Amino acid sequence: MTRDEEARAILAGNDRGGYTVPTDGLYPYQWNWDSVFAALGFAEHDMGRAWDEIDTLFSGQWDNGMVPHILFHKVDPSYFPGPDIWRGVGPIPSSGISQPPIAGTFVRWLLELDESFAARAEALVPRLIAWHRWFMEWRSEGGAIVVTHPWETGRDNCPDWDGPFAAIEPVGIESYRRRDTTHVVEEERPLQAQYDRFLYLVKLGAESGWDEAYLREANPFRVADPTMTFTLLRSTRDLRVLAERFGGDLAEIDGWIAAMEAGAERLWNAEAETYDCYDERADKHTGVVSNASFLSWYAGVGDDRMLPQLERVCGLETYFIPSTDPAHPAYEPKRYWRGPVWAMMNLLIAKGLAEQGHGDWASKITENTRAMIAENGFAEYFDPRDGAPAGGRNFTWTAAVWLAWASPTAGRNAWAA
Ligand code: 2M8
Repeated sequence: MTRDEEARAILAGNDRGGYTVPTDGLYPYQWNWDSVFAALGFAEHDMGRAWDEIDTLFSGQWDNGMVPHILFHKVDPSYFPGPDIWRGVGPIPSSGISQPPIAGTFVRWLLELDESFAARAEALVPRLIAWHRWFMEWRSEGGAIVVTHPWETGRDNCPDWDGPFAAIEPVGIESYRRRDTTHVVEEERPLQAQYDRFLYLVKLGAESGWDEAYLREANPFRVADPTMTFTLLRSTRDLRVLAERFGGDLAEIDGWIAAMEAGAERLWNAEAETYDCYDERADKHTGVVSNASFLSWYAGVGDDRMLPQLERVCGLETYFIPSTDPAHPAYEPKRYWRGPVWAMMNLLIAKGLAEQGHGDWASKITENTRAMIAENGFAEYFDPRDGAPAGGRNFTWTAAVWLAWASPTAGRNAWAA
């Protein structure tokens, strides 16, 4: 089988009918941003199926506008914590937090690929607006977008949380059995102390009935994050284009864009000369250069102030972009979001660089990612030192970004030009 054939087979194999699981066993449900990447992969050969993926995701949207990070369509004991722990309050069983809001951008891209699906995009616009409004109402701190749980950022165990987590004592959690380490070796997964805190924060939210007003005051974890801020800002710019065409309050959307442009400045750590997280409870930057830091071009902010960091970080290991700066003391090249390369982050970063006049860098990242996947297959993430596959295998978003971008035959290689 060629890599292209393999990638299509992975999408088909992970398809559960209207939605795709990230990989069988380790992640048996629908995850928010995984699904949006999946849609881009499907769009290469089945545009209707691409739109179905997004529609199914939005079928789980809560009354308050929030689109959950996991939808538990069919209970599966191979994953923990499940719907009984999360106790989401939406139309279908779900988690109680969201995930990086890339959907607005991808809806626009899907539409650009095939105009005949305009009605599907039109139907999604009010839902996207409601989701973005939820972020702006509950999660904006001076325009920087905060999370109430690390899982919301998608960068579960990155070193940015080490400081905030040290300040949390995970008292009162019931005993539990992790399932992730039955699928993947422990060295590639978060530590137990982190898992205890993940569950402590889930319990806090669930017991409040996911009351955002309460959590704004009571949650000890409130961190402004570049993934959330940059993807929401970018998605809001694309949503504006969709709203101009299909309807929506443009003044409201412009207000969000202006707020987040100011918020992005709150994430600029002048001392470390990087975008990073801002711990709102401790009132300080986290001081970590991560792959999320390089989403600034994708968001259309910061001019080229991240360029020196990009040059430095990409020069440190064979494969880039590592999720944590290899020069940081907390760097661990095999442990999940503490070092490994994530192909789908590379797609977003390269897209932003190409748009902002850095086609040379976009090409370098594209070619590097292409080589990494061509040699090592469709892993969840990769060791930056040698590209060794890590985490889950037959992974949906790695297959999807291969088809849509990294494969030599990908339709959208123009991004790198
Ligand atoms: C990882 O997160 C989940 C929790 O949401 C987990 O570890 O159980 C992250 O890599 C996240 O970004 C991703 O969406 C999810 C599914 O691939 O797995």
